[in-house]
Amino acid sequence: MLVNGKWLSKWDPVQKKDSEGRFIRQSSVFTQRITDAESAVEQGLRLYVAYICPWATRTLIARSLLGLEEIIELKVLEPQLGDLGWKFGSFPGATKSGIEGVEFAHQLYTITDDQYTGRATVPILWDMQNNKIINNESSDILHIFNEDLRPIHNSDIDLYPMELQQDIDAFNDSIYESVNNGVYRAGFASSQQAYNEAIVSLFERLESLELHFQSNDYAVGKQLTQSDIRLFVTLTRFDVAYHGLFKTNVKSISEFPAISAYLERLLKIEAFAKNTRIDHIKAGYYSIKALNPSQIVPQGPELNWFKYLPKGT
Ligand SMILES: N[C@@H](CCC(=O)N[C@@H](CS)C(=O)NCC(=O)O)C(=O)O
Repeated sequence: MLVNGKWLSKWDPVQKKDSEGRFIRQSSVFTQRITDAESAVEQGLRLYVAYICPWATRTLIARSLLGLEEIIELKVLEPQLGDLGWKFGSFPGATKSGIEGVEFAHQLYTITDDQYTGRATVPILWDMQNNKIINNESSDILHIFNEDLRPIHNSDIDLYPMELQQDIDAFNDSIYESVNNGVYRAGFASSQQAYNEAIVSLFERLESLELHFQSNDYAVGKQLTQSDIRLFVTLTRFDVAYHGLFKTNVKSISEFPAISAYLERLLKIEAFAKNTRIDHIKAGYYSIKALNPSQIVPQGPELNWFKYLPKGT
């Protein structure tokens, strides 16, 4: 992480914890919204992501669904978190930064604020003209793409329709601590008690989602919304990485028939399938030295739904 604009060499991917060993996630610092869509697009918008990252993948899926691929440039970091954090490079599917001399994500933070203190996380929405971060919080970037850039894309898809907003917010809250962040709370717990707490709320919520999807096609209402994106990115990583590395092994997602059917429904939509890179997910999670010192990447699992993904990923 960065402290007053300097990269700390003793860097720990396991974030803060409380006195009981519970994982605490840092809040994002850059939270600007876009008020003038046309001039923002004219100035140039770029999205920095890593395909391993569920939060970044939220924004990737929204970018594809809303027809923003031609409008928002994409740059991709390598999946492994090294001693210098996220790096641009040559892993298949990764890219260069697009900025002379920038090889690591943390440099984007210090270009924006040379005194920045905090973690250098992805996703990052970047202002290409002024060379600075607009926003580094995926929940905000979902709103920026869907609502703030609506004058540009005019998409038929509305991921946050007025009449469902309260239900979407409630659903999102109901899966954030237990599921989206719940897997990290289990994986990065540093006490048995903290792990147990995380596992109980994770699997209680998954059991209730299983019931929900027995009679509902979508997370909220009868249409695709941002809640589906938020749930999807955790579900696709679950059996591939969390089940082993984060010890979320009470059950796998493939043992929840209704959730699995829901996952397959979403994977039939191109924007969901094309932004799911199993190679990045496996290489990335299993590179977390604090949890997997040997950094060995497992062979399996071979899952039924991989057939929906583009070949070679
Ligand atoms: N609240 C942020 C979280 C982003 C986040 O934690 N990203 C992780 C990757 S999945 C990251 O960049 N971690 C690097 C670090 O913590 O130093 C969001 O939703 O955008």
